[in-house]
Amino acid sequence: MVRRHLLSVGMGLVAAAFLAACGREAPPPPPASKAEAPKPPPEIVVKLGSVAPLTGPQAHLGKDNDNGARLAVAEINARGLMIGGAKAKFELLSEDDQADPKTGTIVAQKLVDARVAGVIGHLNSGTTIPASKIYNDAGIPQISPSATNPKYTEQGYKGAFRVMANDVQQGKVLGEYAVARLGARKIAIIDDRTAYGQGLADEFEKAAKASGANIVGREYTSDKATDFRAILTNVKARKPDLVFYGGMDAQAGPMVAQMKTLAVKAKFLAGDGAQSPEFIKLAGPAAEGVVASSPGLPLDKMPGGKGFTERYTAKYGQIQIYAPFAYDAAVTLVEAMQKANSTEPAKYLPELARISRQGVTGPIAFDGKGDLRNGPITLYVVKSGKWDALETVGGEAAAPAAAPAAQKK
Ligand code: ABU
Repeated sequence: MVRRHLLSVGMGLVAAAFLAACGREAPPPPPASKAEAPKPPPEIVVKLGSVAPLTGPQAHLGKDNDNGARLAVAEINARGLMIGGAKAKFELLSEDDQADPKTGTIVAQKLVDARVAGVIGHLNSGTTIPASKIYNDAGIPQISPSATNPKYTEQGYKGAFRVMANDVQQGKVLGEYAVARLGARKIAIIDDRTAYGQGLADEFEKAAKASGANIVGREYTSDKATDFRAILTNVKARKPDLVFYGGMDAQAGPMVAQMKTLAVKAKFLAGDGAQSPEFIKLAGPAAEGVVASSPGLPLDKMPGGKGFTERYTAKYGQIQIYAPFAYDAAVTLVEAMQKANSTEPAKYLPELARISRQGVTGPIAFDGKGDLRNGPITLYVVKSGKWDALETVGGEAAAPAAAPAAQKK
């Protein structure tokens, strides 16, 4: 192109000299920009899947995840990334798995058929684990923003990652906290029989027993139930000083409200699935004093928490739990593509496995299984109708310990 330009300039000069010799003026050369307008780079569309329950009792959490990923994609597209010599336009394909393991595999296959380059999801361990086989068979990398059951990354799938601590870590923190900080000696455990709820309850039970507590009863419900009076009546008869619940906010909220109605005089402790603004709404005044853990730092302590909160809430409203993690999952996938200069899963997967970056939620790097390295876990208490951070265990920015507020009965 440069040679052609020089040639045309040269020919112009020869013509001008010839015309000057003839006593005539040469016409002005055409403007260079019109003659040599650079071609725009080619564009490629890169599809990413986002999967969560977008309907049903966990829809508020599913939309939170989906919006986190959607914000990341909008911001990445606004930056206009070049990958492999082409302008990459990212498109988010959102699927609703209804928190149902079978639906999870159906929508996973749908995303594979749509040839997505990566998946942000699923939200629940119960859907993430069966879906991960489908993505693995298709060679598609997957980052769950929120599935915490350890089995997800224990299957040996090279493309399975998560951006938060798992439930072996969370269960241990909760079990030890129940005994050492909440003074629990007689504990009743309830779980929702999902991969998450049951798995976390099992890990909690091990840690609480190891710390010296007695488990005085274990009851079961489901992730669709709303009436817990029968199992709470059984729990009450065992006179526990603490009830641990493994499950989500849609059940934990009404359960705590019903404990108050039935005068169950026990503290209530739960994991991340209950640590949402929605829980407080559902539990009402009975939420006061409830303690729950959640992997990650408190939002206002996350390195990018303030900016993320402003940008997210301006577009989508209140953050529930996992939106910043879904945002980080999406950005991490794309950053691995940039490093590999390719959106092909087989080419960018090695970059994803060895990525080391600062996310909104904190440092993101994976261990050999695909778990987040050194993921922190924070404990919170409901105080004056809001979740208040108590202390953070692990991670790079562990906060100092603080005593929890007394629980209301
Ligand atoms: N981590 C709690 C909610 C998601 C799940 O693991 O099922």
